[in-house]
Amino acid sequence: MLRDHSQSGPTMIERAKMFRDRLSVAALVAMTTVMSGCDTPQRDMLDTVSESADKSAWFYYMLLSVCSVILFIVVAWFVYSVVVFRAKDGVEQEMPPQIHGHTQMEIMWTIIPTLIIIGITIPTIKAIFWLASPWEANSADADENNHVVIDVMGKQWWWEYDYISPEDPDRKEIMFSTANEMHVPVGTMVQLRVTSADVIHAFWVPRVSGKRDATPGRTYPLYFKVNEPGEYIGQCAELCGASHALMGIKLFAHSTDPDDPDNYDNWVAAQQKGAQPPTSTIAERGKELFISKGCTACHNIRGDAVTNAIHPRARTRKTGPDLTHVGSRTTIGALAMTNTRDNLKEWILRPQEIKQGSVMYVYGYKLLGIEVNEEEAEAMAAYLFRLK
Ligand code: HEC
Ligand SMILES: [Cu+2]
Repeated sequence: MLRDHSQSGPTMIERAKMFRDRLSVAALVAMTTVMSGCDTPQRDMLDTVSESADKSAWFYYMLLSVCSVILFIVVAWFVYSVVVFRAKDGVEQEMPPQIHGHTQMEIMWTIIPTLIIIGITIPTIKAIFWLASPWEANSADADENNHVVIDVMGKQWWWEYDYISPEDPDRKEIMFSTANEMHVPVGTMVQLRVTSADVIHAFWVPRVSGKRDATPGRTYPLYFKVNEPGEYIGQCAELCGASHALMGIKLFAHSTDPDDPDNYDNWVAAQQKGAQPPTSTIAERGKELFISKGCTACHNIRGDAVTNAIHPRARTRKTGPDLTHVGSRTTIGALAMTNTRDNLKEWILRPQEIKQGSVMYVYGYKLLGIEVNEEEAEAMAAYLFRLK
């Protein structure tokens, strides 16, 4: 509607009301922001669970303290000057002495900031070297071969993880491939080799380590050793396109206790197995549809003759996540949804509505002309959900 300029604008009272409404909206937004923070304590970078995250947190507190002291001094000085040298009633104003080119003061305000910056730079450089080769700094991890290696590839908009065989001295052989939910053992050095398939992403699990850019054509390492078993939430930290916000990470740190059924070795053993064959008629139909619809163009399911991926390497030719054990994930679509049978059906039916610009929709459903109806989606969800 166009505003009629011949009439006067809103009255004072109306304006006051508008202001009040805006203020309450702002307060509500601020409150929900703060409270949503309470909801996800797994993301707090100051609540550290690894030595490398400790380092980042230490820098946060150190810089905060140094800057707070500077701010305090500057503000106190400012307030003092305003109060003491203010214009006083009945006192004739005269121009104070003008100082220019005061050598002593100039030396002072060059030397003090230089010392502060040197003081901050020395621990920063030390930490950079430490983070780049933690075994040199950490005698306990001196054995470079005794660590878990995972190749991480950022893709629009999800993460692919290739677990590297500890038996291969060259650290190239892939044991299996999975997506978005990363599992690692506690108390063991983990080396991620981070790269990207398309644009620049950044791998970040705040409680565990700093960020590492995922850059196409380059591979950069990221090291960490998680101290406490648990689930830690992360997020792609580099704007990477329409669904960047839905590019989540979940990191599970498992115990290494052989008596614990949920230990890391058991998880690895389960992932290495091939897919379970369907056990019901609906799942059987789901498997047939999965093959006949052409889902196999982008997804591998190892074992059970779904795709001809005899070797996990074959997955490198695939665009989408390996689904051999998709039922064992707690979330789908890089944390876009919790993993339930209904949500799997929803995802298969309309990936585009859940994730704007989803490659599955744009290059699959649209380009390859894949069409899926309710009943078919239901059958495929039944099949996939049982792939534990
Ligand atoms: C053009 C390639 C392509 C085709 C064809 C394709 N998908 Fe996908 N699919 C993807 C990509 C890419 C993702 C990751 C999406 C994301 O998280 O952003 C995905 C994700 C999924 C997921 C969630 C997996 C996870 O771990 O989050 C399921 C389930 C899935 N697809 C099932 C299917 C089914 C069933 C079909 C056949 C009807 C199919 N896909 C066809 C590319 C494809
Ligand atoms: Cu990203």
